[in-house]
Amino acid sequence: MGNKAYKVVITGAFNAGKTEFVRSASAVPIVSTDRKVTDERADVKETTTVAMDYGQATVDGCLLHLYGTPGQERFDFMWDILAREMDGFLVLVDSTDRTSLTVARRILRHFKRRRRTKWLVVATKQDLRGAMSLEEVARRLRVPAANGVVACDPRKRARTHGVLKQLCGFLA
Ligand SMILES: Nc1nc2c(ncn2[C@@H]2O[C@H](COP(=O)(O)OP(=O)(O)O)[C@@H](O)[C@H]2O)c(=O)[nH]1
Ligand SMILES: [Mg+2]
Repeated sequence: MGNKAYKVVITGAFNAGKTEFVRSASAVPIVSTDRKVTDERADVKETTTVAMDYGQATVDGCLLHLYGTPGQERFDFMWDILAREMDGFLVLVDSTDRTSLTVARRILRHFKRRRRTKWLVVATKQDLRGAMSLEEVARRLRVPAANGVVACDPRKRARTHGVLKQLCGFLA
C-alpha cells in the first residue's frame, strides 16, 4: 500500500525561478538556504541559494520530494549530492536571459549524465517583455523538438503542479 514517492530535482541557472518553483509547489514550508549575493550579481537579486531548497508536493497521488539546486557554478559541488537517486529533474530557463542559456545547456548535460531519468525544460518569465519563444529556448538549448519545452510561471501553484503532473506522467 502507500503512495509512490519520487525525488525530483529542480535545477537551472541563477535567477531562473528555482526557489520560487519549490516554494509555490510545496505543501509544507520550504527549507531554504538563501544567502546574500556577494558577487557582481547582487544587482540582479539580493539572495541566492547556496546549498538547496527542499519542499514536498503531492501530485496525482504521488509524493514528490523537491530539491532545488544552487544555480551559480561555484556551488556546483551540491549538484551531484542532490542528483543522487533522483527520479526526474526539471531545468528551469529564464526566458528573458539569453546569456543564461550557455549555463543552462551545461547544467542539462551535467544532470543527464548523472542518471538516466526523465526530465523537462521549463521556460519561466514568459510574461515579461523580450521573452524568448518556447521554440527559441528549445533551439538554443539544443533540445529535440519532440522533448518539448513547457512554459511556467513558477510563482503560481497551479502551473508548478501542472508541470510536476507532466513529469509524474513520465515517471509512473
Ligand atoms: N514576472 C516573473 N517573475 C518571475 C518568474 N519566475 C521567477 N520570477 C522572479 O525571478 C526572481 C528569481 O527567482 P528565484 O526563484 O529566486 O530564482 P533562482 O535563482 O532560480 O532560485 C524572483 O524575483 C522571482 O519572483 C516569472 O515567470 N515571471
Ligand atoms: Mg534559488
